[in-house]
Amino acid sequence: MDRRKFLKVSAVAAGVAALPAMASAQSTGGMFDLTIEAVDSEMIDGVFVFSIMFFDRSEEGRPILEVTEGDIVTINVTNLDTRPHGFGIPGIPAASVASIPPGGKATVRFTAPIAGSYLYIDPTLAPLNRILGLYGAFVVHPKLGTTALGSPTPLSRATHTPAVTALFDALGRSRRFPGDQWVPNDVERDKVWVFSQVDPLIAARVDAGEAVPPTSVVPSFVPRYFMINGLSGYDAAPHKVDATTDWTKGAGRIMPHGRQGQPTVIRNMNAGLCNHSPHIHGNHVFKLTETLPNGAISVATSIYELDSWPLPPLSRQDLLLPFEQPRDAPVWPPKEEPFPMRYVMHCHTEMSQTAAGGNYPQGLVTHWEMTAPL
Ligand SMILES: [Cu+2]
Repeated sequence: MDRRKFLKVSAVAAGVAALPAMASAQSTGGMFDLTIEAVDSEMIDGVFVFSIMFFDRSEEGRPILEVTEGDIVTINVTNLDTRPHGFGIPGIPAASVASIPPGGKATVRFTAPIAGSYLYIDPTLAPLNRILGLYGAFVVHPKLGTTALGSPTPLSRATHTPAVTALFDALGRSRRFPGDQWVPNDVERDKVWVFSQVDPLIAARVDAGEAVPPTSVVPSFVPRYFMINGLSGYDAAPHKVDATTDWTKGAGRIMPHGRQGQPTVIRNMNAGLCNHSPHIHGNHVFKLTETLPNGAISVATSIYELDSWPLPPLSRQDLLLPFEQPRDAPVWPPKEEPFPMRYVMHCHTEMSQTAAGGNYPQGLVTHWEMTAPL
């Protein structure tokens, strides 16, 4: 379902915009036009919460910016809010603007760094503006991502470790991972999970014009909605998949979907304040990257198979979901369970599990599905 966002303050404030959450904006020239706008954003329970978000008027919803390593990237940011804002990408120091006044414009121009997953945010009044909704994914694809054996990877060859090379060389070439290698430039094999949380009370105070002190945010933060790409609970996966499913945006960019032997990269990023603990069923994931304290990307020198992985605020971690035969399936292909086989991913952090009661009505949850055996 597409949640609605009503623009509060902007050049088109008289109109009502119905925008789905998070679309993908892939620009060959690395040129993006973002606006910063205040909106009332509809939560999964129908409640509207004041938010401030980045939009791309040429796309729908909060954009995922995708570029290739070495691209000259230009991001124009127009502040259509009534408050000053800034722009930054932790790990890319050149991509930052300290302050953009209300109604003002700024441009950042930089060379896309090594491949990996980054977050663009408003770093001002940290963490306040970020938790009001000013964040998005910035994905850098490699210029040369293949291993020496020619196996595609989502990471620049110059940063490959022996462990990463061995894993991607094993896909489709080994007894454990029969099927395909990883496929680059295919949104069905490349998922984005940007985690965030919404505290409606802090949002309402900002909306009422109160100058909420940034230092008061962490001690008073009570998140009620836990989101992936701006969607929570039932909304965070497409529930009817067919030829018309759009895998480039909304829930389609979240839910891993494929047959056995179609390994999929999942880019995990935490734009919020909560320490998330995502946990997945069916397969383990392989952690490819970590984030250093200065925001730079660290490629794993040992690759661990994980069932759950801590994701602190502002951490970005790229994972590989192998789409291998689930280890708990004693008979393969299964004779009694029908395809697609669906497996949940949910956050083990207690307040996400229990927001508005059990079964994750407002929690951080999605699932992945295996449509067929090899
Ligand atoms: Cu579980």
